[in-house]
Amino acid sequence: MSKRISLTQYLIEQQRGEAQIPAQLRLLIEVVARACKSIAISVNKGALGDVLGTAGSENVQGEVQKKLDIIANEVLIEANEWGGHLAGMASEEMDDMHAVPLHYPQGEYLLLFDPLDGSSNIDVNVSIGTIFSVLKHKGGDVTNDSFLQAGTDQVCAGYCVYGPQTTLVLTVGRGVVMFTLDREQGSWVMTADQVKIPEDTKEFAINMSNMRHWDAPVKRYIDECLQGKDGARGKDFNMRWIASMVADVHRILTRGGIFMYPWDKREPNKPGKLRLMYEANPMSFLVEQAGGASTNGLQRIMEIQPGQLHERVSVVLGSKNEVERVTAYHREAK
Ligand code: AHM
Ligand code: MG
Repeated sequence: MSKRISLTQYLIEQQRGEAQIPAQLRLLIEVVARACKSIAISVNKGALGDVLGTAGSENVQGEVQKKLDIIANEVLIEANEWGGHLAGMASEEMDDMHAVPLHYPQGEYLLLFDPLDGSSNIDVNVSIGTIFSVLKHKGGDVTNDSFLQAGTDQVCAGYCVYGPQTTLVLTVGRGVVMFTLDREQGSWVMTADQVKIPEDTKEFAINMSNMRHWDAPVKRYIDECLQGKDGARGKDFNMRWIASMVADVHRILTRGGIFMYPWDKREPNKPGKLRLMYEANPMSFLVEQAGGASTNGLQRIMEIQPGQLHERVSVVLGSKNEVERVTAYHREAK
């Protein structure tokens, strides 16, 4: 890439060009990016900023909240509620949706986020991130039900990974672009355009410690990968598991691979661990826009009609041919 383009320039070009993204959406993305910059500063301070450790509370899913989960949630709400671009927000860390206070102008969009993904990695200085998804408010009073739209209705999705570099990854439905935070200038600079996930891969990501709890099709797929080049797949596979979905998906967008967090027998009545609205849908939108695929083992994730805000889902995403293989194994087992 010869000439560096800033996030602002990219968005203005999207507004003017074929995508014609509305001004409110451009503002929304700029505000989310600014909030991510502020979260990145807190993440970097670590122990010096008294941001590590638990906050002594639990979220709606019964998970212990870390201080940074709460800080990131507040930063995103405060940054977004006054700009006039939003009708409401929903977060993995809040029981119910957050309406824009009435003294601020109401906008057209709904913003959903996992403010701090990979919480178990905060205290050990491993990459974490923020994931977000944008829907259009379809009218009427804003309630939890307003957010229950399928992933195919998303108008924008992205994440920011706080790692060795701070990188913002974005789609407005016209491919995937990446911006790296230039800390000296304080600006987001485009560092990858037209991101493409290779269709084939020799790298899988799954928490192997859950193997004994998996369903047969997942076990079959991983067993075959582990057989190496003399086995069913005829090639050696490598494994990675960072336990931050943002970091695992970022690797897949960068060099390919398959990521799985499938349903397992530990919690037979839940469809999976990851959240449909805050994690699976935005990541699926990005992955599909980069030429990859994303299913729950049987169905395209973005076509699932959500029944509740904090719905969970089984996730298989990444390099297209591998995702299709895992999905075919599930369908055969039906
Ligand atoms: P979080 O949003 O509470 O951090 O949980 C989601 C994370 C994902 O980022 C990651 O893929 C997964 O949980 C790791 O789970 P596990 O610790 O079971 O391997
Ligand atoms: Mg998460």
